[in-house]
Amino acid sequence: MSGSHTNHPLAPMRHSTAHVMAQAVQHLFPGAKFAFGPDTEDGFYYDIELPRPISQDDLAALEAEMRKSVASQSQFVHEDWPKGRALEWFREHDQPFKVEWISQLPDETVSIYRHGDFTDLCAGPHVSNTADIGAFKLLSSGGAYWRGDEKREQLTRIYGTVWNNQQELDDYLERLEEARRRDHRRIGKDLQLFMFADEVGPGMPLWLPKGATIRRELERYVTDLELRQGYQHVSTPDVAKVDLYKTSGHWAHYKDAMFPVMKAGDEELVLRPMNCPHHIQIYKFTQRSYRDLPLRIAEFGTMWRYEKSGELSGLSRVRRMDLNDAHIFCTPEQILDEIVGVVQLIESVYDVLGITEHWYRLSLWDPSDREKYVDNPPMWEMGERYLKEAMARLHLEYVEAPGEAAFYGPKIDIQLRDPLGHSETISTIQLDFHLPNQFQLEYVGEDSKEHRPVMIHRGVIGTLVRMIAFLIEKYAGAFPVWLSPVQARLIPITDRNVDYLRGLHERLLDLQVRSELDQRNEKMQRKIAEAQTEKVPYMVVAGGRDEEAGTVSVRLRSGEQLPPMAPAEFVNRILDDIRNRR
Ligand code: TSB
Ligand code: ZN
Repeated sequence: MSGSHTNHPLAPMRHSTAHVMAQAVQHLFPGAKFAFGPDTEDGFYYDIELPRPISQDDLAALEAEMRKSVASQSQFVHEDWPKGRALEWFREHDQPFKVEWISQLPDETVSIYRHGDFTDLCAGPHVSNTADIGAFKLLSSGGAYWRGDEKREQLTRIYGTVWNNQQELDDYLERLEEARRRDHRRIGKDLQLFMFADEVGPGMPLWLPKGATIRRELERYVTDLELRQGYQHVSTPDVAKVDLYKTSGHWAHYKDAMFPVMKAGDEELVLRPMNCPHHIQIYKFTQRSYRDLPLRIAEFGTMWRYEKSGELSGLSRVRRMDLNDAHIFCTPEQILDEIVGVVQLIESVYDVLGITEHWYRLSLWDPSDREKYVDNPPMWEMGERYLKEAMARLHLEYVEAPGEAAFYGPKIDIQLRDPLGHSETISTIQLDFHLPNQFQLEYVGEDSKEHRPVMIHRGVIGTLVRMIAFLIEKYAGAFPVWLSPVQARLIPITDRNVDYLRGLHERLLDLQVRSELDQRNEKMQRKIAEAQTEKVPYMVVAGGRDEEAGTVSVRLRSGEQLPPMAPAEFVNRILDDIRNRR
């Protein structure tokens, strides 16, 4: 049931350490029932049903017990057992999760790994001996459900990490600390950007005024850019009749990620998991001719996905999201130019956002997965050829990832790295011959005959949630001026200087600069300190001397103090930052 999950070079050692941890749990928590223990992107975990809750002290005790196992130099031994014997063994040892898993395996033999007094169902591979395990640490524990299913047993997930040596472990722990400082969930709370409410439900963020400002700025920026590039923005409802998704194929291939159907009178409605079928309806509004193509229909479209609760994570993975979506309807001859255009659009937006360390992933289907993917091999091969040709034309390197395609077609995904170096998909370009068929789309060609268009699905900044989560961590909350919720905080040194700054404040507001005049009865130092913690890019301070000289004293959030300048000069400076998105 377990076995190496990543293809990281350290995967066998990580996974072996998970076994050693499970052995320690078996010693210190008699009666523990083991579920699932894979390696992860930088360590491992094991889901276990424990006889009692676990504390930080327990983690230290487990580590000590694990050291004994390493010192004992136990061999990892691989054996294939007949299914019946395995079932009997795990039943005798009171391991119901293993028993359940084995019973569902199709094979007649099951792979077993043993070391010391610990035996596990496992596909391996492992290091050969516990002595081969490097420097490790148990990091934390949390809750999880058996098979990720909220209706099943609640388990304890114990996380750990392991590296070749102490230096590597220390470096990793330092990166982890930095990632915690930048964690968007924490910064989002400290800077009052967004919240979640139990009463609303998991995975459904509520934007506070400051977060809503960032969202609005991004949306405006990208919408204006797209309008300039020939996209047409529409607005469509985030529900539809369930039949729409039966036609599209979502119902057959994507149902697990959809909210359940709502029955209202005679209608069966469902929250949409994607915007494509709605945009297809807009395509069909009128007869289209080759002269209308490429037709680029765009929307910040609201989507709902019933992500498993264990997979929800702050703003990065939610259940209700707005995607910077567009569907390009075009002829086969236009595919390459359109893809090239989208990649250029993405690169130009990344430039503005200061995103540099991204990489391209060619996400392909998995021919053996008939449930997830439309069964049409020639279609997949054709899609793949187009995408590879586009990448060649762009001179871009990419990594192929089988099993990562959309159900309707292959994708070019643009992967961004978070502070721990993990990558996630933000932007995506997807080539689709399937939905045009399902909906019988047509255009009248130059030959006056009907032809079938192709669809390109694309997101430039992806979902606002995931992009903003990424940006919060990238900037550690110190957004560039154009995205900052408060762009200038005006701070009078005494009450007598309030009126002097009010003129500047009003002027800034008129120019749509997000200025705040801090008139509170507090010390100036305190006001500056607060603006600094709030990561306000400009603090504009003025006292009697500034008033006499007709200047203001401008301070940056880095602590840098600019030479005194006239208020008009400050206005120019901040407008320049905003307009050029510096
Ligand atoms: C691009 N139909 C296409 C669209 O036209 C589509 O929906 N593609 S998608 O399924 O890949 O989703 C687009 C992007 O949304 C992903 O690349 C990812 O960045 C983002 N996304 C997907 N699921 C979530 C989620 N649960 N929370 C936040 N963002 C998500
Ligand atoms: Zn789509």
